[in-house]
Amino acid sequence: MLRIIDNRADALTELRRICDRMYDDQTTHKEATVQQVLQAVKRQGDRAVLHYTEEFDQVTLQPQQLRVSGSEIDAAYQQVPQNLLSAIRLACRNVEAFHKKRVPKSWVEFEKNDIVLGKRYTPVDRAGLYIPGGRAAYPSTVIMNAIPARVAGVPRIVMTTPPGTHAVNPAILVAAHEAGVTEIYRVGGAQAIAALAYGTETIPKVDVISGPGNIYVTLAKKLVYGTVGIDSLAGPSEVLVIADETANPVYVAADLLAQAEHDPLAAAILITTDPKLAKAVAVEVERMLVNHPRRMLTEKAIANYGLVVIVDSLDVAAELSNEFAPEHLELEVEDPWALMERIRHAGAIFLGKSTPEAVGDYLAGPNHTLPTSGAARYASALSVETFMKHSSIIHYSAAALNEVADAVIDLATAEGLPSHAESVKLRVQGEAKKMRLS
Ligand code: HSO
Ligand code: ZN
Repeated sequence: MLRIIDNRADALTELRRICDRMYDDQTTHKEATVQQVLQAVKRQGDRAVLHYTEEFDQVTLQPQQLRVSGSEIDAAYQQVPQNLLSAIRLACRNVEAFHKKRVPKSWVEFEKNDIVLGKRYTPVDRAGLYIPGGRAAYPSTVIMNAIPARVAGVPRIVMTTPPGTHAVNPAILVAAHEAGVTEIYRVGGAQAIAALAYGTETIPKVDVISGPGNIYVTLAKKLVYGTVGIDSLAGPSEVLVIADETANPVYVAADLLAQAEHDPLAAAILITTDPKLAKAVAVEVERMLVNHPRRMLTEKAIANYGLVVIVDSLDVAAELSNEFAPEHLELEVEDPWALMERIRHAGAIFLGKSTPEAVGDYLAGPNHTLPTSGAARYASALSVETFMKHSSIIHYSAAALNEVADAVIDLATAEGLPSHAESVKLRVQGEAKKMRLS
């Protein structure tokens, strides 16, 4: 079922088709629905949020039930087994340690002539995290979004997650508490993004929204961008494995399925120099699918967006991978460090046979929120900077201003902006006058 291609032109066509899978012919229609939801929440606040929760999630709530209470969080701790709690805590520690390594630091530099220039970093006041429900309700996603916000120093970290028909998944609540989320609201979909972007009577307006979601959530994030900041437009997850004859086909097959099992739209691609490995991996994937607990959706992903490409050299493999710019790239080759030199675009690179993507998904430390659908060409993983911004710092002494005054005045005159010129002239003349008087 896993298709095998061995010519470059077909491979490129297929890779492009897979890369573009996020938007379909229904997208415009969906965008119109999302637009309606956004407008309603903007105008009617909680009332619209509750209305859409009833319509889309089939859950009826009162406004006071929107916020998850402290006692629900306490109860969640009772339901989460000790080993899972320990794993959540290990993940939090590793993710925190990694993100602390590169907290952007404010800086100022003293230039000659009493000029001071610099950048001052500050966190946003409020971060909004969207955590999907249903089959994509992952505690690890809570950790990967909340920890960078906490490390950035964001004082209010607001989380929303769909209500579902039952209580919120206890592991999600525990992960949120461990990772520093300050408040949680039971709301999902475009209505959650609208509430975070515009604020309602109950849900606070935030400055940045991060976190993955389905196509409605993603379209909503795209539409509210500008009113708030967003982390990125996350598409369905993808992995690209480059393997040579030294790779273990069982490991490669398992890693392809680890991606495919996320979503029927997930993509799992192998590029290999070894035709025998290609065959072996395809056979192994079939075998592993037989008793797979998520067989239906995993099989769909493999059938639609699974692909094996046979190439002549690792150079060609790297070139095709750069064309695709994968979210996750695994290098299961004899010398992964040498091959990495040829990689230009990838959200995260996993080197060597003992580094399955899953270790990075959960607890290695780097963020698992990564650019998808070719965005690795220009974007990077979610980071502390997602929740920070910087102010430029500029100070000139009178002498320093004097030195550049003519240039500023000339530029302002050329732009036809006399008050700009005047604001400098006045100061320079004022200083000259003061000097004459003294
Ligand atoms: N592979 C997903 C993240 C994830 N995996 C969460 C398991 N849980 C996108 O990077
Ligand atoms: Zn994963």
